Formats: sequence, C-alpha cells, structure tokens
Amino acid sequence: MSKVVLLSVVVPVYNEAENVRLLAEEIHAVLGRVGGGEIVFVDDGSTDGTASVLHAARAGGIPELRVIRHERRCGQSAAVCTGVRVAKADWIATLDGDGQNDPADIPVLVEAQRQDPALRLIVGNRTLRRDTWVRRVSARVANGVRGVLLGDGTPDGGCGIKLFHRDTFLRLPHFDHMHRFLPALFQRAGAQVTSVPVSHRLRTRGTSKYGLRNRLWAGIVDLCGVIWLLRRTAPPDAFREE
Ligand SMILES: Nc1nc2c(ncn2[C@@H]2O[C@H](COP(=O)(O)OP(=O)(O)O)[C@@H](O)[C@H]2O)c(=O)[nH]1
Ligand SMILES: [Mg+2]
Repeated sequence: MSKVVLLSVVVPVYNEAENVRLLAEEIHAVLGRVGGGEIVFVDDGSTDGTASVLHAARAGGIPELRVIRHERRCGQSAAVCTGVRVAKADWIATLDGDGQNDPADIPVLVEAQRQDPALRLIVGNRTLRRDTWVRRVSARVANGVRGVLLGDGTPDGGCGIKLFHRDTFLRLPHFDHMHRFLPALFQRAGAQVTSVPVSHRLRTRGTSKYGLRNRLWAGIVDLCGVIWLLRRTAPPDAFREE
C-alpha cells in the first residue's frame, strides 16, 4: 500500500469462514469515515476455509484487506500480536472476527482518542451484551475480579473492540490471553486508558471458541501472572537525565 496508512484494523480469526466476508465489507465501509486505513485479518491456522473466503473478499472489491496466516493455531493473543507487528499504521483497532463487535463503533473510539490525545488505549464497554446468560455472568465475574485485583478501572477489559497505540503495545510483555489484560498492561507501561460504551451483536453464524474451561482456568492463571508482573514493575517514569 503506497499511501499513508492512518489506521490498521486487526482482526484475529479462527474458523470464522461464515463471518469474515460480511465483517470485512463492514470494516471497509467504516474506514472511509475515519480517513482510510488497512484491514489485517490474522487467520490462526483455520481449517474451515476462512483464508480462501478472505482472499475472495479482497479480490471482490476490498483492496486494503491483508490476509496473514499462522501455519498452526497459536491463540487469539498471538494472532493480535502478529497483526500489530505487520500493521503499517501508528494506531490499531482490534475487533472480534465473529461479527459480535460492530465496526460502526470504530469511529467512536477514534473520536475519543482525538478528544484526548494523551490516551493510548480506548476499550469498548458492551453495555448491552448480546450473549447467553452463562457468558454474560462469567464475563461480569471476570471483569469484576480483574477490576478489584488489578485496579484497572476498566468495566469490560475482555471486550474485543479496542483502539490503541501500536508502539506502546509492542513494548508490552506478550503472552497467551494477554488481550484480556491490556488495560492493566498499558497502565503498567505508564499509558493512559479509558473506556467508551459500544454496541454488541448476537453471534448469528459459526460457534464460540471459548467455553467455561478455557476461559475460567486460563483466566485464573493469567490473573496471577499479571498480578505478579504489576508487583515486580518499577514505576515507568522513575528516571530523568540531569
Ligand atoms: N486467532 C485466534 N482467534 C481466536 C481463537 N479463539 C477465538 N478466536 C477469535 O476470537 C474472537 C472471540 O472468540 P469467540 O469464540 O467469539 O468468543 P466469545 O465471543 O467470547 O464467545 C473471534 O473472532 C474468534 O474467531 C484462537 O485460538 N485464535
Ligand atoms: Mg464472540
């Protein structure tokens, strides 16, 4: 892409063949409203033809769509990291690849950052969550526990739609499931974080990749790891040259 890229939209996907075409078209339509940019889908070793659907979408009128592929499944956070690494813009928007986040919220996040240029991470807050009650309750518990133990002041840290500063993200420690802890990790790096209300949609096609097991147990281990990281961190602005 030869022109300056203003925003990179990074979408991690695993077996979302039924969802990615419509989502790519929606993002394409929205990018025009925020000054343009690129769309980076990271296919995490899908086995259902997700990548072929994306290639067809690009050929069918979405030239700013890039398709990056992991040879095998490495996890959602690894896919986000890959997307950020190859992204060409200074600012990254991420959203889930199943269509539950609405790309129409991207301009809302961009506007929040324009209003307060000191912000480095803007997190969506799904005020009306469209999910099963098990998912809603487990998300509420996870967000509540994270809020109390990490003090990240973020009501919905697990929300997939976020806008953040690429270089700050690349300085963070990277680990599986880190995408749920970005507010605490950005704050640990001395960066300002805020949340804005976003909409949420039903998953109408494909199946959820997370159940109670891989969310709850992994979540407890990750939480302990992040608490440890926060305790072992010197203040980010603790020096000056004299
Ligand atoms: N790259 C990658 N993406 C994943 C993986 N598991 C889930 N995702 C993506 O993460 C997003 C959220 O997953 P989803 O199953 O909808 O979770 P839920 O909405 O929390 O139930 C979707 O875009 C999935 O395609 C994975 O192992 N690798
Ligand atoms: Mg989902």
